[in-house]
Amino acid sequence: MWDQSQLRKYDLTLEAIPRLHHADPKIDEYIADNKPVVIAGSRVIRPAVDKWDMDYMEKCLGGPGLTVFVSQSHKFKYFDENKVQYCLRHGIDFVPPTRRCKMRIGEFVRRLREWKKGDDRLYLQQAVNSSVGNVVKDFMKFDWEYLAGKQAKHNWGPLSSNLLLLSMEGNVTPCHYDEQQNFFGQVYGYKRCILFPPSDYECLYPHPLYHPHDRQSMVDFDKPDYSRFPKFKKARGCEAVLEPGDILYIPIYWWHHVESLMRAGPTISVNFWYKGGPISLEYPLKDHQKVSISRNVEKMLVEVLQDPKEVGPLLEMMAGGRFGE
Ligand code: QVQ
Ligand code: ZN
Repeated sequence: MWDQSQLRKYDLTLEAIPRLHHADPKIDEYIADNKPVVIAGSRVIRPAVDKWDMDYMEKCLGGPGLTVFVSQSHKFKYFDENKVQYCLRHGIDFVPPTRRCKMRIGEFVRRLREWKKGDDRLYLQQAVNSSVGNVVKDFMKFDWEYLAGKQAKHNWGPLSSNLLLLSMEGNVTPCHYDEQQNFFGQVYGYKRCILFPPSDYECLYPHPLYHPHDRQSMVDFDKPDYSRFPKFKKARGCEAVLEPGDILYIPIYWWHHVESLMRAGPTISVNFWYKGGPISLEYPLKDHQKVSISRNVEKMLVEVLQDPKEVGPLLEMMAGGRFGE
């Protein structure tokens, strides 16, 4: 099990994400409402929960070079490598917070076992495909019927990918949102997930779209800068500590921060990303649809203004003081 001392401390007010038995029909009400829920006790990832630990991974996770991120801190803030050049070309500073490398599983597991305070941290994040060796055999035995049932019932788009995540204890994926529906499966060890609704967009200050950290929050949860991000105080999140076998539904556009518990050993997770379903514009629009609209406006402005540094001033000019009550 785990205890509160293994969770990182943040200046946040957090409710509990509901945790329901996989056969509970209320699960579909949450999913239909784009609200997070922990699905407990399902067989979805049971073949992995029964077999996968680091020793098993070392034996069965094949492949010439698995994707591993290296960080000098506990944070692994995602960035889009395709946007780095654009920023440097437009004089926007960007220092990559992690570096990506290819590693065989044997080296990864060895470095985890030999890790000591002060060493770089590692996070293996590998798309599940033919290169991951025998692990695929277990993967094929997941309860795909249950997943396909939810996908169909809620009109989701196709499964786009699965990410296999092997993390050191204490690693953190900082707060961000994705434009996909997500069933996040916890296979081994304990992970804490903090989620915020799309309506908390103004409290979480995402980087601009053109930035490599697009979709990532600018707020450092370890040391929030309330002078730059005063509305962060208003963020109202929810959290769950996932145990092996749990599936967390992370609704599309919901912000999530994910941490492997401290002093609790390595963790293994596998996620299931689905494209969002067909867009039906019913009024009033849903919060996540407004986020999607704001993304399209920002994209258009960057293209038409050419200089990304002009986007902020133009939005200020358009909105500043003109639409208040
Ligand atoms: C983690 C997602 C979470 C993962 C890193 C990428 C994953 C993610 O730290 O568990 O599944 O949407 O953000
Ligand atoms: Zn994510």
